[in-house]
Amino acid sequence: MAEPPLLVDRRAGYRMITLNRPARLNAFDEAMHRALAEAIGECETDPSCRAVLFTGAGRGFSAGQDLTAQVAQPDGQQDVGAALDAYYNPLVRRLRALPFPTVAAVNGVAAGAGANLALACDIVIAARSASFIQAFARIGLVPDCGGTWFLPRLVGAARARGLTLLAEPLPAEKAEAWGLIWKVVDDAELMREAERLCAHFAQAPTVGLALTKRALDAAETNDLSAQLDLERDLQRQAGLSPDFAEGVRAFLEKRPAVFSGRGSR
Ligand code: LHQ
Repeated sequence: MAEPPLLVDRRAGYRMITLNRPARLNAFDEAMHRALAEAIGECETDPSCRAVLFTGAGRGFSAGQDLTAQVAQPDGQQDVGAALDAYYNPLVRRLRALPFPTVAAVNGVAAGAGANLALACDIVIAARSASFIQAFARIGLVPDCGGTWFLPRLVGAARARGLTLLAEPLPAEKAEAWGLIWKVVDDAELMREAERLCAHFAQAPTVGLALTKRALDAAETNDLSAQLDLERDLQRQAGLSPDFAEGVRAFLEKRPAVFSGRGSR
């Protein structure tokens, strides 16, 4: 029987989703997209899911679009934008809207859409041997999956231009030093660290974290005054969550808080 393109592991309080086409460095084909959309849908509707961990099987994280599935027409005419509309753009929008943290454990090379899908996650940790490549310029394409939006915000205009126009690999340690990712760990530590983070999120005040994500996303376009108003509104919501009451109670009782993650998120 053929290997499934995605492995989904239900852990206590979170899901681990492994891109699973290692012979092609986990490049995306339609079957993988469909499986991923379904897996994310299950996370969205399962109130016990309070974080998602993405990683890749084998030696790569993901090499982006499967180029063997993208054979150009002889006249060069093909609508690559249609693939973005059908799969990648809805995926990025959904990832960003998830009401709990997403963690990418980048175990090896992350190229093209594979790199930018990792950057769409809330926390990106990478193995020391991993690298990030904005491979698009190598094949005459434009960075997609939000790359042109994420990169300047994460690393600044000059580095965003260098990364996208030159398409050179950025080693994980440099990615950390540039602020592209949260942190680098030794290869042997990667999954342990990713699991530790997700186990932490599985017991965190999820409603407050979801609202924090919304505030940070909105800050990309708001002016300070609008952002202050938004913080007030979101704080009002967070203040009504059972986890806020528990957090304060636990503080006053000098004990660790036990957060349920419940509430509208
Ligand atoms: C692959 C791929 C791959 C198929 C490695 N496809 N087989 C969106 C919408 C629609 C259309 C177009 O694109 C997009 C967005 C995008 O993602 S565009 C960017 C697509 N990705 C790339 O251009 C990266 C292509 N891959 C590479 O440049 C290299 O493989 C990297 C630098 C990632 C890794 O190099 P190596 O470590 O030397 O590995 P390798 O090249 O030997 O790859 C291992 C195998 O994986 C190999 O197969 P083989 O049968 O020869 O062992 C590759 O053909 C296969 N593979 N990427 N995207």
